[in-house]
Amino acid sequence: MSDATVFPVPEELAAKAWVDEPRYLEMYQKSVDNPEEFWTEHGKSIHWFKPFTKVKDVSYGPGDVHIRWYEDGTTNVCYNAIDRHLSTKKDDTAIIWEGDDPSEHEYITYGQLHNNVCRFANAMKARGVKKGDRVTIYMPMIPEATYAMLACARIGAVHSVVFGGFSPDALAGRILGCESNCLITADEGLRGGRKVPLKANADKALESCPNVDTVFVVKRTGGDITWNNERDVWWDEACSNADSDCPAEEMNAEDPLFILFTSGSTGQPKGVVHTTGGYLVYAAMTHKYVFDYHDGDIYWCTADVGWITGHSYIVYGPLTNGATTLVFEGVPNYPTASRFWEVCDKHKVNIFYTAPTAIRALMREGLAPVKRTSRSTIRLLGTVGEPINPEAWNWYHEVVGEGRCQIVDTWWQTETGGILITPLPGATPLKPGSATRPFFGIQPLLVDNDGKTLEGATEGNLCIADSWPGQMRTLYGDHERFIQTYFSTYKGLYFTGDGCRRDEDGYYWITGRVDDVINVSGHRMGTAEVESALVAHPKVAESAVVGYPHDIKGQGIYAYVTLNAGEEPSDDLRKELITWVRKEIGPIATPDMLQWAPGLPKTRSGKIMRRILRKIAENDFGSLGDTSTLADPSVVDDLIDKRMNK
Ligand code: 6R9
Repeated sequence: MSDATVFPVPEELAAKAWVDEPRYLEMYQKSVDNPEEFWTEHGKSIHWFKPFTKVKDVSYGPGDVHIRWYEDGTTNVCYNAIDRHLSTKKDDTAIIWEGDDPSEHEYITYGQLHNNVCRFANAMKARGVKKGDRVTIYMPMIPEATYAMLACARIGAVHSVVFGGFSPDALAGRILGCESNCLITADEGLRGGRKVPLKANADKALESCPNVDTVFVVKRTGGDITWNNERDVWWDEACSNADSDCPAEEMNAEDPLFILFTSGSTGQPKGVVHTTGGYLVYAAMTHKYVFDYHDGDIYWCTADVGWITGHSYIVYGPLTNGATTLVFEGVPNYPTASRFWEVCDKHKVNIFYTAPTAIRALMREGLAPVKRTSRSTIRLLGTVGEPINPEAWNWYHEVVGEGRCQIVDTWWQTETGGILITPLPGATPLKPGSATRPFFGIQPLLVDNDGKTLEGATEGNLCIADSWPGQMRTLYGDHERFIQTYFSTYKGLYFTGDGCRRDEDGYYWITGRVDDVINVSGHRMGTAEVESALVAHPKVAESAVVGYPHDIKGQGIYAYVTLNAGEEPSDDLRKELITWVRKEIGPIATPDMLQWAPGLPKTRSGKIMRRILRKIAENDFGSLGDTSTLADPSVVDDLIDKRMNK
């Protein structure tokens, strides 16, 4: 598929959408020529207790890096997501919950949402949780997960949602990493018909987190769990004893709203901090324009609230716009590969947003599971999380959308808070595989490795000049690492960690990470995290982990392992190590390939040459590049010789 394939915007769509192409170009120009004016206007789209008078105060260094938006305004995210709609939408559906089992679903109106959130907010207060406290949420995709987030926002507590697929160790690290003293979980989760022992995992994690004094537990399955009377509280009991009146705390625009841990290229996961006012303005605005959301639309984002996509585009963006947002507990292929489309038909979904990995997995199941559903209500299809290959894009467009639906391939990151590069449905001619053009206010730049800005059609490291309201503000407890990671490589720019190509039409094509982060099924994994899990095993001396192309997952995890002297490689040990990593981090970190490496290719200064390991993992032995700086070039031949599944 060449760049030449362009899908124009259907005229009737352009006429109905919030913006058509001329309007996009005009608004975009204004947003970069006069950001203060542009963001003043759009900042007013949310409710403020005390209106802001300052719009933007940003410095990307050198030296001090600070990012502040609407800094003298006060607001409350939960008030914007719920209370503001009560006069007109009290009986409208805010959340459609679809259970793992197709027989279970629930409709929650804005009125009910308000009641549920207020009660739980009071239940937290009764246990001493207050403004500024960090609360960890480790839950399945049930309505209570969204209530918990919104209740934190209501009382000014800072939530840190940890994906329910993470292990006890990973959970403990994240609880300690943001010093939280309250945990919200469920007895068990339910995914694809299988139970996930959340409370048991939490109990294990809490053995190393003595400061957690309250654990709220939602009863989801009724499975057997152990109980600590001092510490554990049933969600239902706590809420039934709580008042339904809970005024929303007046928060400063720059008060933290949440922390979300994400993998970096080195060391432990980073606690990305997002604040209140700017984040909300940006999440709501992107949700409105990117999905061309109109009142009454049924909107479904299939992400998990454990990821940024769930925060911005299941909870905060849609609810702030008064949308009906679908929360799905299950997985794409349970009970069958028709599930996504059956849910679309059942709940008359108009806007559907998922990840390329899910599309590729469903594509493999053939046409029948799609064709036996109607999908006639779907108007718009979105993707996020990783580059979408043109084959998957075309299948999504032709088979799922029957050529009728625009596709929005949205590029963004945990750090960016909301979508930065994306088509707008009524405004952007599409090219399969390209995230197309920048959203309002976003100025992408491509720079070479020396930091020189590249012009025209070219390829380079993707940076963003200037700020936008949804940008992260710091890393929790480590502002220095924040500056180092994002603002030191290229002076005066935010560095995304992605490589990117720009074509002659100014369209952006993300090529993937240029750092040591791998993208497995749209989930970020630091190679350093997998390596440290491996070397924690008593038989492992050293390991190096790289990504390699994987048909379904986008990238798979390829681990090279050097055993301690005296240890013998065996298939049993390979299995043991793979299970070990799964247990240490969680199923998403499971190595797909594990190769024994008697030695790793290192420079004379002892630095592992990952470039070479990547090539071997990719089965690309012809272009290993310069190996002259290797301390012992023979290790490379040995690794090639024993390349798995060569
Ligand atoms: C929202 C989210 C961020 C990384 C990002 C990039 C990759 C996300 C993409 C995409 C190509 C897209 N990524 N969307 N690559 N096209 N449409 O995924 O956040 O989990 O922090 O991951 O994902 O590499 O840098 P996060």
